[in-house]
Amino acid sequence: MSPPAAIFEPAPATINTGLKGKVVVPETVAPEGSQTKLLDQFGGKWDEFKFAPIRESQVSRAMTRRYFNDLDKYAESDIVIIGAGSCGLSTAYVIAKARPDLKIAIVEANVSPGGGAWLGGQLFSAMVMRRPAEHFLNDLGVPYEEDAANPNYVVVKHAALFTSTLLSKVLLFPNVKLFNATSVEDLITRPAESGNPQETRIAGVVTNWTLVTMHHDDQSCMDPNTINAPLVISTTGHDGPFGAFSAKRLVSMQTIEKLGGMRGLDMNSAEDAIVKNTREVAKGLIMGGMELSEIDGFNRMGPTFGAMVLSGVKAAEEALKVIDQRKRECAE
Ligand code: AHZ
Repeated sequence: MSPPAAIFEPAPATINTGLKGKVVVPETVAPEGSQTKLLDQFGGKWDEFKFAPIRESQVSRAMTRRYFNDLDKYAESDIVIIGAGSCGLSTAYVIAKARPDLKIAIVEANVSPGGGAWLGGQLFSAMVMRRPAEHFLNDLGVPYEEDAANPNYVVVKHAALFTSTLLSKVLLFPNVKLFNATSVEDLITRPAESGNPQETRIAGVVTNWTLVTMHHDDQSCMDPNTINAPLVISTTGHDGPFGAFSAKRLVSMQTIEKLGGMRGLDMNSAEDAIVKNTREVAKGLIMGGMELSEIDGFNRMGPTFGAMVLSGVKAAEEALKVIDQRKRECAE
């Protein structure tokens, strides 16, 4: 069977940014017969070529005005997703597509979003996804290869094709803002009436530039910023320099007793366990992706990514339940 052709939804002609002006979305696919449009436009005319003039401050203002407008707009978000790896981006994609009314902030510590999904195992290019994760690829419009001899998995020719498509779709949603190069340093919490730390509610995130986060030990106090949200989704991956952030913080603030600790590699048990156990691990905090393996003591799966995208789908489903429940409670 041949792989499905990539399907791209028509992008809206204009997106409301809350700032003056409109966003022009150019054609993404060149219409038939115009493959040389750019060459026709520029080719052979480099002698008279010149950029439109600009003053440096216009560039500064074009960036800072938008960024500070976003900081203002997303200071109260409906959902904050911590980590823009394969699970965080999949979660954002499903929620933003289903609910354009929700404001979703994604906070990613790295300059480059995508986490561990730019390559397959041992830095090889191809990305393997076990069925039924191909449904996610179909929805996204990412082509894949099927192998008649091995019908249980599909292969995307380059992990970067998957990640760049997912990232570009997420960034096009008008209700999503990605704050990259920004770390979540702490969680905002509200005490339970019972005083029981296990019932502490998460009410948002505490952020800082990642470069600042990395230098708290050798610079004087550099206080953070905050984003309030009734729901936080943590997808910070397994333990590492930045990984398993919320899992570790839940232990240090005594909301959970201890970490289960990620176990050795077992693809079969690991992928099912991660998807099935994607859930609200503390009030107001859903956890998905490999971070869960640290809380629950699941195996790792290594270079197969179906669990990350379907954990994103489950996290999205759980998120919409929590958000709608909170709305009902607030209305009562
Ligand atoms: O930079 C991190 C990465 O992009 C980001 N992150 C971690 N801590 C953060 C913090 N604030 C903001 N405090 C933070 N961002 O979270 C992202 C996690 O992406 P990931 O690809 O590591 O996790 P995932 O759960 O989406 O996918 C994991 C895929 C697997 S499985 C596996 C194995 O079995 O060995 N290894 C990987 C990478």
